[in-house]
Amino acid sequence: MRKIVLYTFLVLTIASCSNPNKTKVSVSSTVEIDSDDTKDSIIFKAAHIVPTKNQYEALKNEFIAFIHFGPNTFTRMEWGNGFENPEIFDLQNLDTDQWCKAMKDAEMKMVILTVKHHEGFVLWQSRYTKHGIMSTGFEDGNGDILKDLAASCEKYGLKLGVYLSPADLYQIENEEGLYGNLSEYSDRVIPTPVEGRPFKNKTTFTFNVDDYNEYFLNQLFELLTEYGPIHEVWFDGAHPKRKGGQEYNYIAWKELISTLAPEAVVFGKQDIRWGGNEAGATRDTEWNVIPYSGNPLQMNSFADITGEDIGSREKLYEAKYLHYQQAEINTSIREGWFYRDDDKQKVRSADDVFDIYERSVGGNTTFLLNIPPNRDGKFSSEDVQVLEEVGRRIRETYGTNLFADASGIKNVLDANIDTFELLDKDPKEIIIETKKPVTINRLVLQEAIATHSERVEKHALDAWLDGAWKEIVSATNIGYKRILRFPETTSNKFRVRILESRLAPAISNISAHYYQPPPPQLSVTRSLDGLVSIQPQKHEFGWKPHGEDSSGNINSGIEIRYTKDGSEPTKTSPLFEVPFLATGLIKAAAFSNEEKGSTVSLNLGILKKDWKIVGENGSESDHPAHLAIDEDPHTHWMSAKKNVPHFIEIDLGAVQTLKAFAYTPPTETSDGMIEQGVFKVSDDGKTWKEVERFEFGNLINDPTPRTHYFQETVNARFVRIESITIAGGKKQAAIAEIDFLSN
Ligand code: FUL
Repeated sequence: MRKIVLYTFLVLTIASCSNPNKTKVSVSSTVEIDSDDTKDSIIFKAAHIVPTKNQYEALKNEFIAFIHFGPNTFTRMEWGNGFENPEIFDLQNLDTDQWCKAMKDAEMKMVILTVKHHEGFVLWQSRYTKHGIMSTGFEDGNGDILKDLAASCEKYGLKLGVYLSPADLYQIENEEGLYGNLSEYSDRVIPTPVEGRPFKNKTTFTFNVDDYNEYFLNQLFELLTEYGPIHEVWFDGAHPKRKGGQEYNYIAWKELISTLAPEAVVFGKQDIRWGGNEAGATRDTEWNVIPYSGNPLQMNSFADITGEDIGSREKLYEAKYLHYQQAEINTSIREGWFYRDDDKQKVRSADDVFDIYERSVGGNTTFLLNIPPNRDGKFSSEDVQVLEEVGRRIRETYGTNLFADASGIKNVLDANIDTFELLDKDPKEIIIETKKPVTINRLVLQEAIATHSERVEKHALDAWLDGAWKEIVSATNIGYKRILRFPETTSNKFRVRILESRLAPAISNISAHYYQPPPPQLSVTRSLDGLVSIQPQKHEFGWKPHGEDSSGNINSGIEIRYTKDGSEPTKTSPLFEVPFLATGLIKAAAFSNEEKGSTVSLNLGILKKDWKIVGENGSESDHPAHLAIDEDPHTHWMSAKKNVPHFIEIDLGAVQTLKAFAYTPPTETSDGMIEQGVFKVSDDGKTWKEVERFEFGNLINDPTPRTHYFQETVNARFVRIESITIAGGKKQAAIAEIDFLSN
């Protein structure tokens, strides 16, 4: 028999129907590939990789919350710098019950709080630093945000997780700072005793570490022993700055976490990987059994996995190890991770959030949505409304199973994911008949991954229509959960066909649903001539009020209405019929009878028709400077490869009044993101005067448009944007679009 080296979190042993050796095979979350493994035996091994118990529980959470809160909430920055005076965290009120109620209403199951973001400020009463909540006026320095949140979580039945940033700018920048201080490695006892503040938990550890790792382990010890059970520990891979060759002794962190928080999964390490973007984008095929070139259970650092194909058979053939590692799809409900303001910072619509929910939860991943509290210690009302609406849609759509009384295979229709049907004979299909015809546009499928791994590679849904089977939709893998979305279909007989799989798949659940789509979301665009158009957003799933796809056809039952004065569009607002000239704030919504779709708002900058590029320090030939002002965010200027400063100079055609400028970074490349820069103006295009410096954090992971408001209105005809630093230390500057706002 082939030797199968298993790293057992041994879950159970099953007899595999397709095992070429007809032996019993142990399932495990990690397995080594042997030198004599063949393609077939690699796939056989892959088909027995299952999540650990903690990973499986984490998948079942499905929809979870992120809370970014800290000094950035008050400075309105995306990334702090470590030099912040703690007093700027001027929190007067805190309402963690309000957060938890809103999350609960949204059907979320866990919340992860940034107890320390990159600037190093701590939100709990740590014994090991004064750089945090203890040095603010909040509750006279005695407040503890994690403690309040833990109590609210208990009250509302939510699990709790912590985000502890390994990058720590306070410890980097401060003279006494521990990060990268080149201290020696020696045996250190964790927790380090602190006089007058004993721990109730008497566990101790001895690790051979340096000062910063000791500090980090001490903080983990506090977080994991003094706030109730912690279910996820989130390690961000981002590094605004590094120092002293600092390394992280993750193997020690892991031992501490698994001892003190045995139910926790670890993000950014062996348990959970980043989905690869911060925009809520999902892969069409998200495999959680993935190849590794080293043993992930012994690895200290994990690289980001961002490619499109990460777990196809071809990828698995290259593996040295196969490992179960699920993805989290993370994004923020607001532009940016931290709260800035209620009027300028956009909030995602319920349509967007629900769409990401269906793609991520229904795409074999977990959806981690950030809701940043405001400076009053609450979620803003717009965010709360979106959460409530998303929760309502989840309950209305997925709370009713239209196959509830259907006949077919009991184990897949019994709404119990612990029972399953092993499809080990051909044809691999499941037929479901309902008592009466049902109209559906969503199908949920699940595999019994805890015992039989993820095996389905391709599947299709058919409906019995006019006396024959008709294919309605097809997709690739299933794994923990796949939500199929398709035009509404009415029948009393459906068939799921498994078209390709790794061994015999075990299907644990199939349920059918109907989603009542609201009027479509809109998008506002403007041509270089200044003509504004408003149209339904192009979606794979357009608005299908009567079964037909009417997206793009504004005469088929919807009305688009808009305002130019900042007010909410109503049924009596002007009707959009033909493109019109406009600058400033446009708000628009689609109406269908009495129903209103979500409002889109866009602050259109001053017209670019008469703008000219009058200076630059060189461009790549296929990315000339005029692409920065062509009203097309999909094209960009890329400067020549030189050191900073890079610059671009624009003649606005006439003196203009400028309140802010918006920088759209390119999305096709992560090169050239202008992190820090300076804005200059001139009367003649020759002599330049500095107006203000600007700074945008986290551009590489989150390349969304950023707006810099000037402290005072600027009047200018010639403007110059000059780079100071480029994200990731790159050598070029890039601009997809520059806009100037005059209101
Ligand atoms: C990123 C960070 O740099 C952002 O600030 C945010 O915390 C996000 C979740 O991860 O890498």
